[in-house]
This record gives sequence, C-alpha cells and structure tokens, in this order.
Amino acid sequence: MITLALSKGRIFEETLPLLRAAGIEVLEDPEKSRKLILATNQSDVRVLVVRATDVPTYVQYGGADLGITGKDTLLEHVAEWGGNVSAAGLYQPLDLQIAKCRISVAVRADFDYASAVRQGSRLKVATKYVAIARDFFATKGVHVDLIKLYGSMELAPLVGMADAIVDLVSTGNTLRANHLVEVEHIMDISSRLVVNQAALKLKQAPIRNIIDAFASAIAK
Ligand code: PRT
Ligand code: MG
Repeated sequence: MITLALSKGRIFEETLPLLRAAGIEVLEDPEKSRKLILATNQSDVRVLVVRATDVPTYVQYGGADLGITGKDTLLEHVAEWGGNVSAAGLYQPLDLQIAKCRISVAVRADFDYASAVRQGSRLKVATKYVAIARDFFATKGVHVDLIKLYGSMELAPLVGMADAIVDLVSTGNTLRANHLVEVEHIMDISSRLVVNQAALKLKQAPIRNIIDAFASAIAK
C-alpha cells in the first residue's frame, strides 16, 4: 500500500492533474466526504486528508509514505531539525510548481518601515512563520520580537499588536483589503513532494513510479 498525505483546498485541487498523470484518480471529493482516508482507482494507493501544517509530520513519522506540502510549511517543520530536510527523515525530490505564492513582510500603509529599519528600531512581527521570519530578519540584522499566530495575521498591525507581519501573498488582495503594503519579498513559495526516507527504501519501485510520473507532468 502507498499512502499519500494531502491537505484539502488549493493543494488538493492542484495535485489532481499530477495524480492523473501517474494514473491515479481519487474516488471521493474531500470537500464533500467526511472520510479522512480516500480510496483511489488503484487498490494499492490511498490518500490521507490532513491539515496542511500536518503533512510533513505524517510523512516524517511514517503515517504516510509521501505528501505534498508548501515550501513555507516544510521550512517551518524542519526548523526543529536545524533546517535540514533529510535530518527530519524526509526526502524532497521535486518542486511541483503548484500552489505558488510568495512570503513577504507587510506593514500598515502609514508605518514607515524603511525608517524603522534604518534607525535600528526593534520591530514587533506577527506571523505563523516564526522560523522563516527569524532567519530573514537575523540575516538583515534587524532586531525583532516575534508573535506567533495561527491565522488572520493581517489583523495584528491593524489593532496595534504588531508593526509588521510575515505572511503568504498571492494576488495581494488580502493585504489591500486590510490597508497593508508589502515591504519585503522574502522568498517565492511553491509546493514540494516529500517522501519518507525509510518508505522509499522499502517501496522503491512504486514510489519511484509516482515521482517519475509527477516529474514528467511538471515538465509539460
Ligand atoms: O489549515 P492550516 O493552517 O493547516 O493550513 P493553511 O490554511 O495554510 O492551508 P491552505 O490550504 O490555505 O494553504 C496551503 C498552502 O498553499 C500554503 O502552505 C502555501 O504553500 C500555499 N498557498 C499558495 C497559499 C496561498 N497561495 C495563499 N494565498 N496559502 C495561503 N494563502 C493565503 C494567505 O495566507 C493570505 O491569507 O491567502 C491570503 C493571501 O492571498 P491573496 O491572493 O489575497 O494575496
Ligand atoms: Mg489557509
């Protein structure tokens, strides 16, 4: 049995064409079904529906053989292992080029970020991406107090809880709707295939087949 961990929503939607390229059709729609284990047209392949942030955990601890996760989520997950994907027991063979966005610093339109940085002020930064934010500001030599949030980061500067946020941006509509402006582009984000290293050894042929099918589907 090959078990693939996926999250509902954009990653699931954008993964379906890749699965199809590997000859795999998921038999149920996770948005409609309450099932957490979905069968596929291949009796030896199943899909686990998990929280996006839990995908690397399922793969690392062998609950799934492989999974698809945003680079943002993967970097935060492996921070505990010194930022090293393979130290976390994971193998990352492919950038799937799906669910693309960027991770940025944003502030209220009336906050003078450039001056704050120039003056060496200590910035209060709210984010779900504590490891990415810590690394970014450390490299820039900016002192920050990080405030961990689990969602709706955009609110923090609006209520005076933070000077800045570090969050994912795609169209920029969410920032605009909340009168925030992007002041730094930290990195581009896309989703990655991650594989459990032990599973790759034990089930090499079927896992390689999936990796190869995904790789040729991306190249198209
Ligand atoms: O539920 P859980 O907290 O576990 O995960 P999640 O809510 O982060 O899952 P999901 O499905 O929303 O995101 C999964 C992955 O999709 C992320 O880890 C990213 O790698 C990728 N992705 C791509 C995005 C976006 N684009 C995106 N735009 N994830 C989130 N957003 C959000 C962003 O956080 C912000 O609130 O969309 C808003 C900004 O979008 P724009 O278009 O208004 O700029
Ligand atoms: Mg979300």
